[in-house]
Amino acid sequence: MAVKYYFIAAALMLTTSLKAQNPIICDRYTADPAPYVHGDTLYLFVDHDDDVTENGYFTMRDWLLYSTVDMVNWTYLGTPITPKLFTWAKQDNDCWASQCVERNGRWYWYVTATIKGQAYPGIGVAVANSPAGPYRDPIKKPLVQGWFKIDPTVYIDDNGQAYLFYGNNNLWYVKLNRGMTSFTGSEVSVNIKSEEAFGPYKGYEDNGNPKPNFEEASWLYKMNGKYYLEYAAGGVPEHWAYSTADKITGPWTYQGKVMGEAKNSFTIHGGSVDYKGHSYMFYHNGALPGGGGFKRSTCVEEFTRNEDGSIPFIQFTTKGVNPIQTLNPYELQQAETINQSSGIKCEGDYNGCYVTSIHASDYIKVRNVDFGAIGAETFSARIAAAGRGTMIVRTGSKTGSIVARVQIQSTGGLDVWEDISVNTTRTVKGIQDLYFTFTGSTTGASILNFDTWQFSELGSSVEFVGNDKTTNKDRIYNLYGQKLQKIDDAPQKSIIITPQGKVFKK
Ligand code: FUB
Repeated sequence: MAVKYYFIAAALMLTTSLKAQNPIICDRYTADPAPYVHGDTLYLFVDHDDDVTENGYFTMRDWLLYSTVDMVNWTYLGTPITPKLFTWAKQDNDCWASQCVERNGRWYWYVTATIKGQAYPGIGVAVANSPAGPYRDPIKKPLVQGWFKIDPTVYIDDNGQAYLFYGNNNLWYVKLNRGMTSFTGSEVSVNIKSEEAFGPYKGYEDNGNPKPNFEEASWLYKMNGKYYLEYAAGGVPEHWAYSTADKITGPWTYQGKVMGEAKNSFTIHGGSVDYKGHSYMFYHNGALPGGGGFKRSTCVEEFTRNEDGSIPFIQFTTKGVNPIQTLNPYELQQAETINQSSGIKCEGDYNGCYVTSIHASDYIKVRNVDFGAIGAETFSARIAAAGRGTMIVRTGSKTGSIVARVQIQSTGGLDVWEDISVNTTRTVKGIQDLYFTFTGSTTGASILNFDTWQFSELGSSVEFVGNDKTTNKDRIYNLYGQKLQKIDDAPQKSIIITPQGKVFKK
């Protein structure tokens, strides 16, 4: 944008430790996280800071989607929208803050973009039948447009009336129609100059006019009959604050600071959400290696609301949040379901995503994988490769003990997919963090593209195990119920587990 809303923050080089869970998305810079809970899944709609910053300013070319069911492993669901969808928008940049909500089975993704041929922004809406798309632009124009009209937040009230709030150094709202792609009446301006509503002034202009505390990034929701408006406050660097109201139209009452200034980023844009009995606060900082004010990264902290519903001050951590469920390695898992990673990139869209740009010394960590009491027997993966290398699956760390080793050979190209399967090199049991590590080329084309993986459980090929009721002794039966007197009688390639837990492998 021609007008810059911010002073430029200096970028610091930081590194993340393997133990750190924040930032939660590691394969690219992400900003302005907008979480949305639907069924069992938490979707995370984010903006995307480019790896290469142009003109020392935000360089943002698309919007991305991730999801989780356990709060520690995040699945890349593609890049559902680029400015190409919006004929009215500048095409190669300025994909700013957004929020997506579901209504009656349709997903409405409100985004900030620059109006084509102008320097000022507008807020458009993309609509799809599923969160990952495909999206379309039903109205082919921005819903609202004008200086400072950025950062949409949407809330559908209990009576079905939906509201769209937005604004930088201003706060406006419109009442959306049921179709969610138009509004009735005129835009209302909220008085952000009220200190009772939005907190103490952050200072005064040279001409003596006060500078309101409210900055941007409003995040609206209702809880126990009260409306909450979280927002970035205090100028730049921003902190996170909130106000509450008994009516969505106000008056708002300032409630205080929720988070301090984000590390290495002069913006903080986020939002809180309740999920599976926990409360989480999302935000961004500049903590990924090479990160900064224009290369931000999404983080999340857990917090507990006070009994009166107020939000406590939340400390930033690198530890992040705890897993709320385990991941089942005996079900097909997407390679792009990742806890932490280095070097790799995720690609794809609603037709399917995969991990690419894999080189020697890159890794993918998947956290809290439950192998159970019996353990794994085989490891299989769907891969495509143009050359040679190795995928080595380990537990505990990048150099931890090896569970499976897959020799990679060309499948005919990086788009020719093949299913491979190997026996595990040892029995892995219990809850483990898995690390996918690689050998092969350190530069150039990806060693492989990696789509899915799965383990089979030791004994899943057992014919039948039983206990001889007459003698109360372990006996082994085959699939057809025939009693086998000796292990030798079991068919080849059987895994035999007695009721006492003894394991025999043929
Ligand atoms: O991501 C671009 C802008 O930075 C957003 O619109 C603001 O909220 C700030 O995070």
